[in-house]
Amino acid sequence: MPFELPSLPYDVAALEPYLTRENMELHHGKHHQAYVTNLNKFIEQGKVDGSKSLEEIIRSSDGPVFNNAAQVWNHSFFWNCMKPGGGGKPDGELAKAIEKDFGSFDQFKQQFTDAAVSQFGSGWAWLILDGGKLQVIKTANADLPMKHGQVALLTCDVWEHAYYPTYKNARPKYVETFLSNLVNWSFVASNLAASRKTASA
Ligand code: MN3
Repeated sequence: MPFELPSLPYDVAALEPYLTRENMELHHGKHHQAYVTNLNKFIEQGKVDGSKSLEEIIRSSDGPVFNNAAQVWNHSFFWNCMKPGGGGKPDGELAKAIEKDFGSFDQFKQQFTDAAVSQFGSGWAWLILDGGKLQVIKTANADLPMKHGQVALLTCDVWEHAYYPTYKNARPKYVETFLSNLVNWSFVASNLAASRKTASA
């Protein structure tokens, strides 16, 4: 069963003006699609077992198979990390956890921004859960928390293809806009709730 490109959870132009339709068409329709196509090619060629789940492939592979499988997962997760009318601040348990582990929401924001802006070249900034504690990390290329036994709660794609059509080289402006206007905090909160349920099961 080949993998398929998931639909965006909103219209391709729904994040305008913060991410333009052109930006999203390119990112979802070309880049994300290419990772799906490449992964399916590796399955056809027998380089990876297509009966495995995407998570199983990510955990057990390296090299080009890992890179493409991880990028399929990263992008599907990333689309859900944004929504039209997003941004602002989280509330409830997530807000409490951020205050507990970062000191304040502003300190979280600063750490996340630093991670996203300072990632040299292509990669991702993440809010993760590691051993029950929230942390900000950055990863290079396709690397992701799952590969390190951590749970992803939020990510921002800082590959140039993610923001260049809208922001050109201004990565800091893109990251600021991502946090202020795009983050889907209810998705992040649901990831935290789900991971705690798993941990206590
Ligand atoms: Mn991308």
